[in-house]
Amino acid sequence: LYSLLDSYLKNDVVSIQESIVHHVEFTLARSRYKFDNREAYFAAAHSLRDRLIERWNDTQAWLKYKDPKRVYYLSMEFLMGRTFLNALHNLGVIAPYQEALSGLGYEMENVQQAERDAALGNGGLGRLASCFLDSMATLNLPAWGYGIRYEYGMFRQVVSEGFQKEQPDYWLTFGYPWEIERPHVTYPVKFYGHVSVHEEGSDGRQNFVWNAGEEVTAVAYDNPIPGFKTPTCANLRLWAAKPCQEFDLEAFNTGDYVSSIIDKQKAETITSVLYPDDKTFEGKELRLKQQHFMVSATLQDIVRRYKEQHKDFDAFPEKVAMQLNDTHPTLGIPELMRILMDENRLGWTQSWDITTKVFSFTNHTVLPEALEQWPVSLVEKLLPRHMQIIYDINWRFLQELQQNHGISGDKLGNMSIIVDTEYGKMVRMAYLALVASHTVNGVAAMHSKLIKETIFKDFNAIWPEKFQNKTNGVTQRRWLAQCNPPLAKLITDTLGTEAWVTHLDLLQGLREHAEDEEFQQKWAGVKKEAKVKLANMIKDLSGDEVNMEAIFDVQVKRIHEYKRQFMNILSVVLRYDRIKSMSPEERKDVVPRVVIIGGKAAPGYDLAKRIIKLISAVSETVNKDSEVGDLLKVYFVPDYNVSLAEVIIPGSDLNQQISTAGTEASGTSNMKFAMNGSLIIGTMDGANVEIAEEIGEENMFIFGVDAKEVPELREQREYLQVDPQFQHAVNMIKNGHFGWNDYFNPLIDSVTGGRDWYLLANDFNSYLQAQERVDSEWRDKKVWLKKSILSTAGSGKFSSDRTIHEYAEDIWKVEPQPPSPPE
Ligand code: 26V
Repeated sequence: LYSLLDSYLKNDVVSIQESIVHHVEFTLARSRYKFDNREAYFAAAHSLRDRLIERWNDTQAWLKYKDPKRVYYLSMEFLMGRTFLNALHNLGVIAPYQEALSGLGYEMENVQQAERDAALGNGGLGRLASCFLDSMATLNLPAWGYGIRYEYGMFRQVVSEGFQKEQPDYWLTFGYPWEIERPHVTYPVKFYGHVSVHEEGSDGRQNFVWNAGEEVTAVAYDNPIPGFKTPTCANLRLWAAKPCQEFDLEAFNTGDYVSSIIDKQKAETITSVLYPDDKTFEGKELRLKQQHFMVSATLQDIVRRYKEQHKDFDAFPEKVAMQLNDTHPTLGIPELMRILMDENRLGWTQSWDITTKVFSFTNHTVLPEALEQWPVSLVEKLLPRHMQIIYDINWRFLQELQQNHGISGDKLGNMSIIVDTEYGKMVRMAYLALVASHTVNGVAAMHSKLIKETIFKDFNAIWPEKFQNKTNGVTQRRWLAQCNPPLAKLITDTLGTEAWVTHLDLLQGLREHAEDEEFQQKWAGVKKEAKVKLANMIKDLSGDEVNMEAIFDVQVKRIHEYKRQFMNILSVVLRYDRIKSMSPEERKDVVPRVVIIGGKAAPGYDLAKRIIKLISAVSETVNKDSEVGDLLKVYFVPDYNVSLAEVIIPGSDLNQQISTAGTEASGTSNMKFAMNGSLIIGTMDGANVEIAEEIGEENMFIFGVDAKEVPELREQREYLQVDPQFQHAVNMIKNGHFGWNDYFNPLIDSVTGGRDWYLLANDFNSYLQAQERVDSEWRDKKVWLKKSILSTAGSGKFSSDRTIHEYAEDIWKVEPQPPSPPE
């Protein structure tokens, strides 16, 4: 059964070539003598997939045999990006595959480029879930991810004449070689209908029966997640909706056969498309359907797996932990209660005891507009039984507040899961998640503190022990080893070990070389290589050859007011104006910059779309100004995604993490940039605070007010003196210097006249000063290189391995289960 040590598939070059050619002929049904890069990619992917499946089978058999406590990561988003290079690296077979492909006449680089990103996520939250899977597999944890197999991922952003256009991302066109369809792993998922009550048995127990009005089938697709040089292969199980067979037989007997088929097809729309809005909560029925679909299929699957090996539910909390990635999967709570009570005949007390022992919940934002609140009327219509259960949970919770905590009146109302608003009664999903979870965590020290003081203050007062911090991390496999091989090699050579790939703290060992000139030269060489790649990307996109001596200054992230891309571009406007007003002699002292900005705006986020247009307008004016020449260039990179990040991050010298203090829960690109030796210009927000602790404030460009000053400054906004340089930059835009002036009015209005919720004007001067420091330190190459080295050296804490280790120990109580062959 366990082929772990003695794999059936061999990884010598010839065996790999045989398997690739085999797949060209028999999987793709193409001629083995003639196939293009894409076919080479698919064939090589299938060859690798075979090797992944072998490990997957062994791991899952091992776990079934050991039956340890398992953890399930429930998320509506997984932003996986490409898989090919990651799988090669984690399996330790890059070299033989490279050789095998090259022997067949294909270049690895071209083959890799043929893969499309799996972009089943919006941004930070979805990418975090993917980094976590990599770490869970690498740490040999008995872990699975659960989510949705959207047919359309994150939209493709096209920028035409500076305006964002959204195009559908039908990423499955040529098939997805990494997934394993499980046609037999299916569950019915019900919606609508009504609940009937039956009195049953001598104890008079009420028996609730949900007669659903609609039923769809969830089909499992498994995505193997290999650990780095570990035998473990974890699983990401994604659900697709299919029409169900049996339900609704009468519909087919009404005579309109064709209409009935078409009706059934509607089931599939549930998993059609990822919602691309990560800003404001919108109570869309289809989104609620997606959430219930995901958690219902997942919980049925988890309960089935448990029941295969256990006769009752007593051991359930010792065998199952479930992490809710934000409130999006919170309906899993009433769904588990329903399964236990209505389908397995457990009483309320026992069901609640089990439920509260298995769930834990992560909050990812304090911005009130993103917090989910579903109308009671909608939940009642779509999930009538769940709504009853939520009411029951709330009733018992409010009883407890009164009886055990002496809470009454307004305070009681403030803590209620159900709240009456001007739009009717709403379910506050974060409160439901909090009440039913044994632990709630924030994603950086500062954010975890903030949630206790703001959105969850009343809950912290009664349950302080529920609150934890788990500072985010990223996987150094993808974000250093795979995306920056020259730097990885230099690190390995310098430390004399590759162990940092699983023990990132070892990067500390680079500190002692930070001032070594020879090492600095090597470091500079490696950075140059990465900059060339980024420069080539810019060349492809604009036709421009950028100045390699310039600071490559990058801000890449979703476009949001709180992330302040507008402030960045205002400072670019000032820089441009300053260069214009200089004499040729003075211009000789200007430090050249290439400003690179990328990110998607939610399709309905008007101001964010105007910010993109503004960046494009400034870019157009600046880049064609011959007086400015090489001293300043501005590029908006369209369709920023995981694969582009893998080029942009290593190639940057400077990165911008400039959110208003107290708004960015953590940030994770800051960690990726630091690992790759890019210096941070940023505020004391989110994980920047901890990054400063690790790499030293003196090695970053910190500016702006502290989070604790923000509430009062907001109060005083109307009366504050506006910084004259801020006003000047705003005026240039207003006066049409970059064209399109009326179009930018709403943007300008949002930061002037006493508005400016995100305090751009207030932080502007401090930001400009930080930018001055950037320029002056760039002039001294040794100083800059030292800081760059110290950035990487200090980033050890920000491995998702560390984060996942903490979750496993402090929240999930799960242990590594490295598969091993039988005695
Ligand atoms: C919010 C919403 C709200 C309405 C419906 C759809 C939807 C989808 C996604 C989101 C996500 C908002 C929260 C989020 O992405 N937070 C980010 O999480 C990162 C990982 O913890 C963190 O680094 C970022 O600072 C934080 O903004």
